[in-house]
Amino acid sequence: MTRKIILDCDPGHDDAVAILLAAGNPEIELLGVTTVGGNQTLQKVTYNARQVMTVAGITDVPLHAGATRPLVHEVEVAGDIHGETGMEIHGFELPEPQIEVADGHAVNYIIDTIMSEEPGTVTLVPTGPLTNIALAARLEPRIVERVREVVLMGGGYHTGNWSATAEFNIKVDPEAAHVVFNEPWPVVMVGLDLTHQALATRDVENRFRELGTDVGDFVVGLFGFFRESYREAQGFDDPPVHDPCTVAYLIDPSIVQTKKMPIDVELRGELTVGMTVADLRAPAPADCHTSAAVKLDHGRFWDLVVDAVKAL
Ligand code: PIR
Ligand code: CA
Repeated sequence: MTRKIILDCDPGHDDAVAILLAAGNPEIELLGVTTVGGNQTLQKVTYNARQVMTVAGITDVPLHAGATRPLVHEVEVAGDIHGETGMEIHGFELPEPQIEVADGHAVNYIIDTIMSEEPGTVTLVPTGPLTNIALAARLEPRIVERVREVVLMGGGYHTGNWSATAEFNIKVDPEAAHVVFNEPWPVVMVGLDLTHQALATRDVENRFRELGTDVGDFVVGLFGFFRESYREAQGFDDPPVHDPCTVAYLIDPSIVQTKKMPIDVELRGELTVGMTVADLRAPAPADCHTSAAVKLDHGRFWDLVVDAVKAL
């Protein structure tokens, strides 16, 4: 049985890789791609999504644009990591997008898709701020029990990257994250604890170079810029490629180990706004609907991504 997903993203170097993995892996049925303002403005990340889909030849998947700004906070973008365009790249010429943006707001698309597919079959995969997902849950509360699960990149239980305690996707729209973590649907938090293990080492980069394909060269170009900005902004030797870890978990949960734990989002802390507060005390209560990703199988994760890119 393939897994039907909607990928809600803000490309973004690692969002781009998540799109490639979802489109290129046979276990995943990519129903649609939606965009949200995050790494850059909505306009820029939507343009980037069109470019990614064009490079990868993804012509049969609808693309819808969503929220331009967080629910309460002002817009805050990650230009230091993703560049002025949101997806700056080294040594690869990005094409003029051939993919058009479909009519209708992403939030309506998400609701209509979940309500028209069989209950329990659609998985939401947010890899940007959670604005669209929170708006969808408020506009049509019945989606909460129809969704199979929400597998999101965001948060973390031991470190932040946008403050000492908060991760970017949660920090820029904490109110939306609060909605998503507090609805009773199953939520899997693929946070920094996990994604900082998904490093694009030089060896990994070479595997994409050796493919000798356009899409492979595109990934090498993404990693080139990402490596440099991650070194300058956060002192990493190799960049962590966060977002495709969500898709990898859905393809093969043995690659991404998870642990059940209550998780909530801090909205009013002095030093902790946007922190995902996880209760690590065992055992988790019986009604616990949240879990966190803890350990990545690095080799098998990259095998999946290489195979998907090869297949595109
Ligand atoms: C990555 C991101 C934002 C800021 C930094 N410093 C690094 C983006 C990625 O696209 C990912 O979804 C998430 N937000 C990681 O924080
Ligand atoms: Ca992202």
